[in-house]
Amino acid sequence: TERVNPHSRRTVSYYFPKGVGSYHFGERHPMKPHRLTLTNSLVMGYGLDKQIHEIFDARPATREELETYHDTDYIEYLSRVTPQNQGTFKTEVEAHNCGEDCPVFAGMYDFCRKYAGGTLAAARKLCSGRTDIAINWSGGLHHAKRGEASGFCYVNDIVLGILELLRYYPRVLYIDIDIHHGDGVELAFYHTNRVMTLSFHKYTGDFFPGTGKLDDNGIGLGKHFALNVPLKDGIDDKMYLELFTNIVSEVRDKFQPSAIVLQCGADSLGCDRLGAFNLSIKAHGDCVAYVRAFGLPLLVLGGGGYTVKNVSRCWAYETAVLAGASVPDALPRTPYDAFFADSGYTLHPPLTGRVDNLNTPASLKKIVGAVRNKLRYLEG
Ligand code: ZLM
Ligand code: CA
Ligand code: ZN
Repeated sequence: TERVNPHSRRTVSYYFPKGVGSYHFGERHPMKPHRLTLTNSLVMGYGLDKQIHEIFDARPATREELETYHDTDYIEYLSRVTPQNQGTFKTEVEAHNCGEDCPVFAGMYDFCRKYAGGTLAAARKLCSGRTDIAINWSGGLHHAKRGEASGFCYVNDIVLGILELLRYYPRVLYIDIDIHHGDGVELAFYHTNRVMTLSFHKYTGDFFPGTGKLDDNGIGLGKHFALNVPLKDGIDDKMYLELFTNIVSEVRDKFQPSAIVLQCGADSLGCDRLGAFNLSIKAHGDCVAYVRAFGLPLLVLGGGGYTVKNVSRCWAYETAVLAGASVPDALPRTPYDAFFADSGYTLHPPLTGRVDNLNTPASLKKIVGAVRNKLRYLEG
């Protein structure tokens, strides 16, 4: 690997909580923590560990840390319920929304403590000023609520990370490019003007989680500090990048964040098992590069992504982008080679064109116009 531009070098810290890739949500469940192991093996295989300032394990989050956002009774439940005893917790299982999407699986609480611990350590490193960029691909679980699990997410590490950043940074911008609406993060900060939430997502009314329409804006002091970009199936690289750069640059100018949190859900890629967009890995990475170029303290997290071979390609590529390194298209040899035979072991397989693009220049123009109007409230 080679450095692209030594002048754009920023200190990058990478968090990979030990063992986080070895949990199983259950047979046929779309969420596969193994994608984190694949990602890490590509990152190491490309030698990116030599381009990154430091690689960290992270201590698991403590109960007290989780309770800075979550309800005590919910954390108590998460820490006690197991696949074997869940029958005796029937009321709680239902009250906290466990079930098909969020099954009770072996080691579930340890899994939560690990990914949240990674995000907290990353946020603390950013507060210390000893890193410019901190990455935790195991984090980004944006649907979890204060007292309940939702959409494969049990503990909201993003909210915990932002709360940590707010101890030091006056204003935090949250950007979410997962194909699903970042509802849990929006809800947590719906009443505050210190966090601006911006989610790009598929919105049809029945696509999960069903929230995130254009005119949801925030409440009270938080009014005008929640932004939503609802999209239709099949959006392509060109349209997405134009929309993303237009909106994100205006938000940066008007909100003037002191730090940024970027959720990089890879289910917005073409060919995702649950997704319906048409983005290439290159375009997804261009969004990351665009945010990196602002030069602000940056917390980068994972999220969704259900075609695991592409999720790991995407996040390995984005690790290179963040490190300011270039990586060859030929994938390195890893113990997981078999996953990548589909495209002759390359980093950038063709992913686009499987779904018709239902977005039009007119529908996007309407969105940009509406977002611009909302941002006018932030002036003065
Ligand atoms: N049923 N198994 C994105 C979270 C998306 C809610 C419809 C459950 C699935 C899905 C689970 C093996 C992020 C909904 C779905 C079936 C009610 C969703 C278990 C297949 C399976 O085969 C499956 C038995 C499962 C779940 C599909 N669930 C697809 N889409 C969404 C949640 C999370 O990417 O944003 C961040 C990590 N749930 O649509 C139902 C309404 C439950
Ligand atoms: Ca999103
Ligand atoms: Zn998603």
